[in-house]
Amino acid sequence: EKQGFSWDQYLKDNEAKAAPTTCFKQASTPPSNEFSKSMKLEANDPRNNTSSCIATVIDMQGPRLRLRLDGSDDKNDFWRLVDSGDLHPVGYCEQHKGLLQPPLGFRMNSSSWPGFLQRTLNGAQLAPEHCFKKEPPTPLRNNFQVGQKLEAVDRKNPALICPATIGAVNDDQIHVTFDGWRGAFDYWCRYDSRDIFPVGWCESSGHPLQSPGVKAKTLKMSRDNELSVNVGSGYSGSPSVSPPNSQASPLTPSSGDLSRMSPHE
Ligand code: MLZ
Repeated sequence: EKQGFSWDQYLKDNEAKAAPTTCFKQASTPPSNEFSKSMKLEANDPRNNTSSCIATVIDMQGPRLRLRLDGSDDKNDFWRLVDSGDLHPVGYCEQHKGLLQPPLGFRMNSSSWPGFLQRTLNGAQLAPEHCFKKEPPTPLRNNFQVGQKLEAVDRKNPALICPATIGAVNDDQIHVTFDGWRGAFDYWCRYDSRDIFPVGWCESSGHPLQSPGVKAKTLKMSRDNELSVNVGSGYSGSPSVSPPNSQASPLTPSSGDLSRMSPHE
């Protein structure tokens, strides 16, 4: 009945431990998502962090929002948690003596911004105050240890949250390495990044969790042994099933398409 990847067997098989929840800047209970698609709010422009812009909720997944800045194109969407400190109800910027800015790459002449702003907000559905949850506190220091498991946003495919391992620790930074993906998606981030979550976060928040990729070693062995299907995937043994919304699935033994191991996909 439980589809897809599950951590329990995977942690045992890999003799690995989950990073303690206290390492993360995440709420102990994931916040509830009270937004609806098409609601408008204020967000900082991720490409120009000093400007406050109007954003629209384009999609939602658990407590995460897919946002698009009004006046921008559909190629620069970004994801934020409902308890992100840089989301505010419409009106917040003005109340704090700021001016709402056009997004970087505003598709019209900048002289048309005031009119555009008025039109985009006219009759719009504005996200009410109760949707915005308090940002969780920042852990006092970097408590991560190499080898610990976590769930992390794939920054190249930011709709996806995937099983990962702490590959290295350096001062306030951690190296997030994605299990089974040969390094192409790995990144360094601060220990208090909002893109990393404790093991079990997806399950408890209602967000889909991707399955790990298949280790290069496992794949090569399967080729050498001329086995085409059902080669040990290294975890529970149940076939991995991607959630219906996934834009991408890791290579599964049954796919038989070795090209998908390409680290740049
Ligand atoms: N483009 C790839 C996405 C891989 C996601 C990996 N996440 C760590 C694919 O289509 O498989």
